[in-house]
This record gives sequence, structure tokens and C-alpha cells, in this order.
Amino acid sequence: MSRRIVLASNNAGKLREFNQLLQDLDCEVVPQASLGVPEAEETGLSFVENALLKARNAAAHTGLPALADDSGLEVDALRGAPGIYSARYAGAGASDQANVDKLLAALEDVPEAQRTARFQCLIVYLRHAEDPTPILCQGTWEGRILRSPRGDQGFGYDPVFYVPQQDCASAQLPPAIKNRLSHRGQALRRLVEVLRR
Ligand code: ITT
Repeated sequence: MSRRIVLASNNAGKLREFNQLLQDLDCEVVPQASLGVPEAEETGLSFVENALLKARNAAAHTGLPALADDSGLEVDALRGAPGIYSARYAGAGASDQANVDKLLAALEDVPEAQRTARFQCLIVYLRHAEDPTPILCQGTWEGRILRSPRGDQGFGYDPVFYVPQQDCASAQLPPAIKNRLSHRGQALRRLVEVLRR
């Protein structure tokens, strides 16, 4: 019988990418909302702390092994902001559009060479809520912040994240290409390797 895992995310964009990336894993991955898990408070000061809080909350409420992703965009000209606050950069419950608008305004006077940035992704797997040895996997994706949005794929900051290898915005990439290159793709492939052992 395949093992059931609860996915501790309510972000529809992330859930889509997880489904694509975990297709080959012999597991049934169930989003936490379908199991009635309340949202965890992200009170940590690092990606790893927040990922652990989310995974532990989902495991505790379901009794299932749990997977969580904490991710965000680090912009060098903003000394790493919005970072762990990427989802709420323009305020609690902010839309992707509001976050992108705030970012573009903050970088209005920043020249091309100083618009370097990267996506970070930290994925945590807990076998159970009190698992003392969680599995942690990380991925990083380097790029630059564009001056205006391009493309309609992906989510979050994808329309303003320029991917040098592909000479386009992340939101212009077909999902399979984004998953091959992205911070989340890298981290999840590492996790799948460990889970297969
Ligand atoms: P969950 O906690 O429910 O998973 P969330 O959106 O609150 O959803 P995070 O706290 O990890 O998740 O915030 C991540 C934010 O970083 C996300 O909302 C996007 O704004 C941004 N982000 C992360 N990965 C991204 C990607 O692949 N493309 C674009 N933006 C991304």
C-alpha cells in the first residue's frame, strides 16, 4: 500500500508544482486543507523554522507524515528582503499582484547590475509530529528582478523573476522547465532521493 503524506501548504501554485514533481513517488500526497488542518502561524525567523512549524502542525492534526515548503525571494538591493516575509510583503493576506507592485516600486531606482535576486526553498519532511530527525532539503535559484511583469505561468513573483539561462521571466516558462530549474524542483528532487532509500 502506498504511504499517505499530508502536504502542509495552502498555496495553490505550490500545490500544483508539488503534484507535478511528486508524480513518480509511490505516495499519496494529500493537501492539508482537505483534511481540515488549520493554518500554522509562521513565527520563525528562518525558512527552516517556518517549514518545521508548518510540517509539525499538519502532522499533529492528522497523525500522518508531513511535508512542508517554506520559500521566498531574496533581493540583494533590499538586503535579502522580502525573504521569509515574501508571501506577506505588502501586508497580511496580500495578493501576488500587490507583492509584485511593492517590489517593483522598491527597486524603481536600482540599476540593472544591482537587481540580482534568488528564490530559496526549504522543504521539511517529518515522519510524525515529534520526529527528532526531520529531513531537510534546500534549493536555490539565481536570477534578477525585471522592471515590469512578463508571462502568466507560475505564481507569486514569477512574472518579475528573470531567468538568465532561459532569457525570459519564470512566468514565461512552461511548468516542466520551471520545475527542472527551480528552487522547489531542486529541493524536492533531493527529498525524493532520500525517501526512496
Ligand atoms: P504555505 O505556507 O501555505 O505553503 P505561503 O504562500 O504562505 O503558502 P510561504 O510562507 O513559503 O508560503 O511564502 C512563499 C512566498 O514566496 C510565496 O507566497 C511567493 O510569493 C514566493 N514564492 C515562493 N516560491 C515561489 C515561486 O516558485 N515562484 C514565485 N514566487 C514564489
